[in-house]
Amino acid sequence: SSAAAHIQRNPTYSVLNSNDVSYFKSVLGESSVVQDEDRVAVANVDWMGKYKGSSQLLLLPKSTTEVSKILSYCNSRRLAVVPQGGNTGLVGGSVPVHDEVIISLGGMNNIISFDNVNGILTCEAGCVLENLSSFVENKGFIMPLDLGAKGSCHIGGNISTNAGGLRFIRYGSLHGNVLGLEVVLANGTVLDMLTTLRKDNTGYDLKHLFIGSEGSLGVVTKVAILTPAKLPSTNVAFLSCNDYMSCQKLLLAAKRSLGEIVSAFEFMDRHCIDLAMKYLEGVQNPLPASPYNFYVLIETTGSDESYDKAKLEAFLLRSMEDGLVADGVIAQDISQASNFWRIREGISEASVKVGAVYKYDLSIPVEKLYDIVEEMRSRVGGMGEVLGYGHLGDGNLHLNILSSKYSDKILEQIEPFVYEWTSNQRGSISAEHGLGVMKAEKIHYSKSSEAVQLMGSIKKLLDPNSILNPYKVLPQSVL
Ligand code: FAD
Ligand code: 2HG
Ligand code: ZN
Repeated sequence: SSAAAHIQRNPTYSVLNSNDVSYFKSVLGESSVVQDEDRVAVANVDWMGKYKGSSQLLLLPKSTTEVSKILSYCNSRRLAVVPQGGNTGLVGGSVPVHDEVIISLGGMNNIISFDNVNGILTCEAGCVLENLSSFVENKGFIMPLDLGAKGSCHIGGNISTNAGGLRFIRYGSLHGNVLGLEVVLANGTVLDMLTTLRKDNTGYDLKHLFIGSEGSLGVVTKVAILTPAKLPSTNVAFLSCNDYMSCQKLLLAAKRSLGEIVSAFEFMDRHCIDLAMKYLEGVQNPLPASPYNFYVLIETTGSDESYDKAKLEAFLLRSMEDGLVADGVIAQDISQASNFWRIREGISEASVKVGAVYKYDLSIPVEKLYDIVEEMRSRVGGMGEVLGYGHLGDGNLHLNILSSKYSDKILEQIEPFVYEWTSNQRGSISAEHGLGVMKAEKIHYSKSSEAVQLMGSIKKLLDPNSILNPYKVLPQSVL
């Protein structure tokens, strides 16, 4: 069963019929209207296998015009839809809750243009992030974001979730890096905001409404994104710390003495390393001599190979002398560096192999960030294993609770405690994964009722029939 099985279907939505299917075939062509049970089944289930819908129809538009025709029809027929990118989302946002029509952007994967002087990429929303990375790297640029799901996630999905990821500490949010968007609204209107300007203060900056709104306000069809120059020297260090306080101090020390070249600062506790070693094929523990409580991955990216390396080595030496770092190693070649990254990026993948996983993605002040992991460990006791890891440099904790199967008894120990605790710290209950269906009813832990009311008004203005990604993002009470 689905983790969203308790949600009632909204009876005001129509039920798909054969006329609908005929209409879609007339617009998209036979092969882009998928009713094959096996193919639809794949699109009904999320990456964790935790959220499952019962849609009968998967649509594969190839152009903005086709997306517009689909939405305009669904809006007039009151057929609910769910936009789907790479289906790697972790909050059940990318799959139907009931019988919503799935609109996959996978067929819209063309690169439109690349501005070599300013490093601006314009492409369709269904481009896979890793393909875009390779494309811009060949031209001497990099994507401003990187994440473990890069091989499957789409840029449109990244924008719709406002994905953070591993380069956020250096290049910041997609709210800064996305320069323009083309979006199709619920009634089929094509909203052209596809500028490539760095500066443009003409009226309200509407594109920001669609960055992070998880397909609830429109379907993103095209994207213009700023890509930073690729710098020649990258170094990666894998370090261990005996306690969390040392990780914190190490972060501050890295900001002070590695400053402008830091491009990632990630942390993992001992349980993450154990899990990675158990479930990820071909990875090696870079610091096998002894088990440590915490591990930190620091990446630097800069323009001077010998200077950057010397700087990182001196930093490592000093941190060991000061007792912040227990042990550490700097990658000597690309394969060692990718092994370090594989461990960090592979934790998610390893976490779903145990059976059941409860994932929380929290923004918490760094001083308090590990307290919740320890409290959770004592609450859950022998019922599950608790992992703490994440983007320490951004104050973003990933709290994962693993168990052999889903059970109400574990969930009662976790929720609402985790949300209340985070709210009391004025943290965020979703730092980067969004709310999806998992946390639509939990938004008040991080947002005031006035803010949520206004979000409801915006939703009603843009999608009056509420056909776009129902049951997600906002609580039913404001719709
Ligand atoms: P999907 O999962 O298909 O969709 C996500 C949401 O966006 C859904 O609500 C969907 O309806 C909507 N959507 C998708 N495409 C469109 C569109 N074109 N228009 C409108 N709405 C759309 N997230 C991070 O922030 N940082 C990480 O480091 C990170 N690492 C991850 C690692 C792994 C291994 C996995 C599995 C996930 C990770 N994630 C991370 C979660 C993250 O949200 C996604 O990986 C990614 O941003 C989603 O892209 P997608 O194309 O798969 O979108
Ligand atoms: C990461 O940083 C992702 O690895 C996924 O955001 C986190 O699976 C998770 O909980
Ligand atoms: Zn993350």
